[in-house]
Amino acid sequence: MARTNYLVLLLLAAAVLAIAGRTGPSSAAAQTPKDYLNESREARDQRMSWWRNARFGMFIHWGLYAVPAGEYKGKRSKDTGEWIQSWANIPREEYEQFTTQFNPVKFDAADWVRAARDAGMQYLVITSKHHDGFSLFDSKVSNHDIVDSTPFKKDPMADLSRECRRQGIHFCFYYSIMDWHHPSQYVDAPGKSRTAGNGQNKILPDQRAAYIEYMKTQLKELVTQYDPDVLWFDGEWTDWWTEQDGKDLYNYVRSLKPSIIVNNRVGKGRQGMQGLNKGPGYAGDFGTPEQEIPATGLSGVDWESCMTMNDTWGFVSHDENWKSTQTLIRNLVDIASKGGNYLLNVGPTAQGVIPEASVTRLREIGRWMKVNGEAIYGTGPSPFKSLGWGRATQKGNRLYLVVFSWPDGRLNVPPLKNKVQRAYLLADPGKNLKVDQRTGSIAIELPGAAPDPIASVLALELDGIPQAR
Ligand code: FHN
Repeated sequence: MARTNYLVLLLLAAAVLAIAGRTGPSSAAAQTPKDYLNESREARDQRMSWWRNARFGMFIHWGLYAVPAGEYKGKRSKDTGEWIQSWANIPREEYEQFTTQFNPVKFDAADWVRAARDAGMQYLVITSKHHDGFSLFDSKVSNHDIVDSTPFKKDPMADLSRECRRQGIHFCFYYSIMDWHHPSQYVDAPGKSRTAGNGQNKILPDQRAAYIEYMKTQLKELVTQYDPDVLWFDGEWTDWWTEQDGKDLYNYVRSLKPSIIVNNRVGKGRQGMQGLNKGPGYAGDFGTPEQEIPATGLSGVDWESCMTMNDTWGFVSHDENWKSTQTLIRNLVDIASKGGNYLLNVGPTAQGVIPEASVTRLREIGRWMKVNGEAIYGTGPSPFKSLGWGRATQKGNRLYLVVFSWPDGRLNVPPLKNKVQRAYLLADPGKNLKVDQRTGSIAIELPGAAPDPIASVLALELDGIPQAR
């Protein structure tokens, strides 16, 4: 009897499983990820809107490389600080020693976020893991992270993401695809240790799939535990990473958080090291020119120029080659006048402090943005090909003229199809300026002294959307 019952039970169980298999999520649907690359123009515009309005963000390169800070065994590097494991040819085990010295006791998330916010920055992108493979967050799939392997033992990314939300800044992560610490990867270059860093590293073919799974697990940790609004990929140029890999990773990350924005370095969308955009068809939501401003911007695509304040991304104690605040503000204006975003970098020390030279510049930029930020936020590119005295941006019926070289008496503006209804300085909005438009071109009478020695902004209210003649 028992045997018959047993057989009946078995048959019943098999039937139930078969039905569940048919009526549950079909295995095909469950395994085919949604293709987010083909979203509608409206959906994409909606997703990108905060980022396009933001125009200005802080990049933060912070990690173990801040410990040597550009010097190793008495030798000073001319290379960027976060590449020390490569230029000093440091084997993995030796590089790991830096974890014992990485104890950022002076780290204060509120200070960092306030420095960004007060500079007028609307988002902050921080290195969750750079090429050296060290995770600046508490990762369950790696002990090579700040909680498990340093005296600090806390998770600064939890504080930073919370602080960004509290202060109204978009929190974003940088993540390197190339990973010099992961056992799947190695260096095969003359004179280089197999486990040092290197621009072109290799991957063990039988471990490539496992490494991609490792990345996806870490990315799931990053997205679900810290809720970033942008994932800024990098280290994608290696020959073992393909555009298809990028497309898959793009879809994976978007499946975790559909509203997230992803840069074009998730795949092969950048041109060489400059990050210029190869344009549509490549995975990623924006182009990433690096240390440069494309002469005429990148037309028809979203793009962001990322740049350092001195010559290094990661902290280097002897790099004092700081750009002036004038250069930084004029870069911001130039980029906005071409329709791009400016991601300006700081490299904090191993103690968790943003260098004073950076803080000073951020404060001075903030003073300028307080008066003139409306000529940057949410603006579109200049209607003019070029302007000898400065740049222009536009927003609705308003044209912003950003004057670098203050003229004597009158500002000559190229002709517009529009009628100028009012002109005034953002520094003195109550005072209308005299405008002469009789000859087609536009002459605006200016006060003797420029309100700002770096860049003074005039706002022109027009009878419609700005149109150059
Ligand atoms: O190799 C990195 C470099 O260290 C830095 O992170 C820059 C920032 O955009 N990205 C790579 C070089 O293109």
